[in-house]
Amino acid sequence: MFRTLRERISKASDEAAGEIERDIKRGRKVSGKRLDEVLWPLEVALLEADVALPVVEELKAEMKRRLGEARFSRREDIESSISAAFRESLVKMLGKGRTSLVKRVEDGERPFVIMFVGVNGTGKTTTIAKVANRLQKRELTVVLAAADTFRAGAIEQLQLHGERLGCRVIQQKAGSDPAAVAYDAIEHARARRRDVVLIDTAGRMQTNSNLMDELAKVKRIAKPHMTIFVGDSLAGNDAIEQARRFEEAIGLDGVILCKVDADAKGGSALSITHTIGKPVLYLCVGQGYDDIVPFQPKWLIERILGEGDPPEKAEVISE
Ligand SMILES: Nc1nc2c(ncn2[C@@H]2O[C@H](COP(=O)(O)OP(=O)(O)OP(=O)(O)O)[C@@H](O)[C@H]2O)c(=O)[nH]1
Ligand SMILES: [Mg+2]
Repeated sequence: MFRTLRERISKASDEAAGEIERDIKRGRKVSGKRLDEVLWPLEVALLEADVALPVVEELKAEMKRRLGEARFSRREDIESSISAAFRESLVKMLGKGRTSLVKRVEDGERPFVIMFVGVNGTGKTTTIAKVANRLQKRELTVVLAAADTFRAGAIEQLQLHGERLGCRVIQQKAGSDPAAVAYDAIEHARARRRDVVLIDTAGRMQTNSNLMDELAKVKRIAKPHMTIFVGDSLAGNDAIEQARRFEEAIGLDGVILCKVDADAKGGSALSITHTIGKPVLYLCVGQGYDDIVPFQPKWLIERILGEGDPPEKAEVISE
């Protein structure tokens, strides 16, 4: 077993050394086949980190483009070049549409409305409480909309968070129209000059078109400034399919990945961003209000290279 990915790449390039050194001595570019061999450990590490196969292939193609253009004077240069090319390729992929939620809110209209969607149990309601707490720390006032009128206990769950955080929860009785709850919450925020409305919605399978239509109705009525998909990092490739369906059915502006503390591989962050072209805004790393971290490409890169520590808590990393 090799400890870090770099050691594994180094071993692979040792094995291909004769051929590579011949290429270098003749002043040639290193052949695509040799690069394939040297990149193999990286490919395995990406798959082990739950990065989807088509994304791995595109990343590899991008790296081969970068490395294939280079002429190396020593074999050792290849290892450091791979590491650098990998970082650059990944940052390029993860950088698509990067945005800070807090900044969007601070610069946006009042009330700024954010709707949270996703399948059952991914962490939507808990994430809303974490985001509310984060916004409150920036002196923003928050109203929560209990638009999950479907699941028993969902209203009470949000109400409890509201009490702990000291923010108003707008609700109606169980079974009522979620779009009407969202509308009420926005009207309340407007009348009381509150800064932000966070809309909780009922979890639903991406394959249930009736429920997706209901969500589209909430969106039509509430006209949120942002719609955020909350995904479970443990769902692996399924989280990618979910994000794609939600993007198609209602449109998304960003992603929050939960339960990264339990998974910690985080490759689905890369796959989702690549698939729907929307940024990952935060990673959630536990059940406490501060267990939410702005997503930094650097964290995932180090994770895959086998050098990363767990993400730090909210106070440490600013947006
Ligand atoms: N370890 C860990 N647990 C989490 C995280 N986020 C949420 N949870 C837990 O996951 C469970 C489901 O969270 P909820 O916030 O209720 O999920 P939801 O998407 O609102 O669920 P539904 O309303 O049923 O669709 C709860 O027990 C949370 O405490 C996280 O980042 N890490
Ligand atoms: Mg919920």
